[in-house]
Amino acid sequence: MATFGKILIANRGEIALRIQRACRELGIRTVVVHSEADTEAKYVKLADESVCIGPAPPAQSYLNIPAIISAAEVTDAEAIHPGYGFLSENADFADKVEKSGFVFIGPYPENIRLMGDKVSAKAAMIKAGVPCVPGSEGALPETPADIVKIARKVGYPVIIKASGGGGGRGMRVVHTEAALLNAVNLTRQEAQAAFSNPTVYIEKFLENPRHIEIQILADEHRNAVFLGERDCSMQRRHQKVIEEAPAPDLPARLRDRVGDRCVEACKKIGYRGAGTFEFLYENGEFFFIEMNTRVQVEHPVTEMITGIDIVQMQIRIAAGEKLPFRQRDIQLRGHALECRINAEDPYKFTPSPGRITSYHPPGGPGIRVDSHVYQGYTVPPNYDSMVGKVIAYGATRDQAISRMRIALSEMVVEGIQTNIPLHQDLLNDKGFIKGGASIHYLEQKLALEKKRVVK
Ligand code: MV4
Repeated sequence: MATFGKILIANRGEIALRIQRACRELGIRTVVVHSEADTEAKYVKLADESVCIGPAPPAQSYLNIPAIISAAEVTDAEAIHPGYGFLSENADFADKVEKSGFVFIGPYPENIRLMGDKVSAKAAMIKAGVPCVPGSEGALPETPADIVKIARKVGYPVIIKASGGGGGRGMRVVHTEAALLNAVNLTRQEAQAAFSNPTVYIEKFLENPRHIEIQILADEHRNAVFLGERDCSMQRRHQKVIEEAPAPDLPARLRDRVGDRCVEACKKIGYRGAGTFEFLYENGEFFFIEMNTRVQVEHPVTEMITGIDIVQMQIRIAAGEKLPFRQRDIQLRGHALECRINAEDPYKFTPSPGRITSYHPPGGPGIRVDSHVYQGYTVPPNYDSMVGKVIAYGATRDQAISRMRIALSEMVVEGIQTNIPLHQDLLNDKGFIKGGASIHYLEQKLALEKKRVVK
């Protein structure tokens, strides 16, 4: 079995600990790089080695490519795991890692680049037979008359998206032809400023879809499988709040059909590693929007229903191993939910960093907690507010929900505010319990509750 002796983890927080645990189980030594704000973190002390690579601001530490590569050199690591966020989908970083003689635990740089550009990603998916949202085939032209013609053909409402965007950045919905050209120009300007790329494209705007994503694994020997889907519709301002697997009420044959398309696409583009195909799902149809070329925050719900350790698989794939299973070996069993626990005001959503004075994580059958925090830990103000994830598994969705309710009722986090009360509210919400809510559900619910408070 091909493997590594030592891996450098180029990330922080819960995912740095998660990757460390995968390494430990595989008998691989770990190096954690960290900023000055994370020196005292327990996962830093738990790693076999640690290297401080700069001050708190991400640009000077977790995004500092030369510092990370130097840390790999001085510690003699063989491979680098980027986690999620930070440099995980930076093709230039992946390139530099490999050119410096290390293995990048992730896809090939050219596949990261292909998927980072949303116009080229969509073109590749159309070519590979993955169903996409109808729209401009490729980038929008410059000529106003041509743009108007395309939008008419697609049909209003349309959405203008920046090719360099993704994850909700650089988009604008247009309801009428009168508003079209101005919206295109504004989106182009914003795209140029934010991504140094003014390329935009058009899609039919789907009014009330669900967000369903397909997890895949591919090895460098052109084998690929899909590990079912996740429903991530419960979100606010493009931040997912609760994720689950499988998606409630999704017909198995629809899942299998779209899963097969994703697997074929991976083989076609020569994809390597873990990846996620994001779809909008409306009226029984899947429409591809983007592909993520990293491990995702919500990967544990897939791990719970498949029994497959996705982070270990990323490492084994990067070491050149063949996938140890085929599609027919993959069984989806039971149901899993994940609640993201954020250090924030549960209804105003303002960040709430600070010292955790009391901490009691939940436990019991089917409960998993992925978190790096502990009593006495100080949540630094410099990073994303997520402090951990509670994952509940059950034989059925009802059992998973019930276990999650019990888990959150046991959980104590004091000294900072968290969104646990929001989760508890959602776990008792009729629309959530029913299952299959759209991407707008949570924001609509919160807007209604705000009105009620004002009255
Ligand atoms: C859309 C859409 C409706 N129609 N595309 C937002 C994030 C980015 N990944 C794509 N997004 C959307 N694209 C078409 N053609 C609605 C969204 C969208 C959304 C998608 C997934 C999860 C949450 C969302 C929240 C608002 C809008």
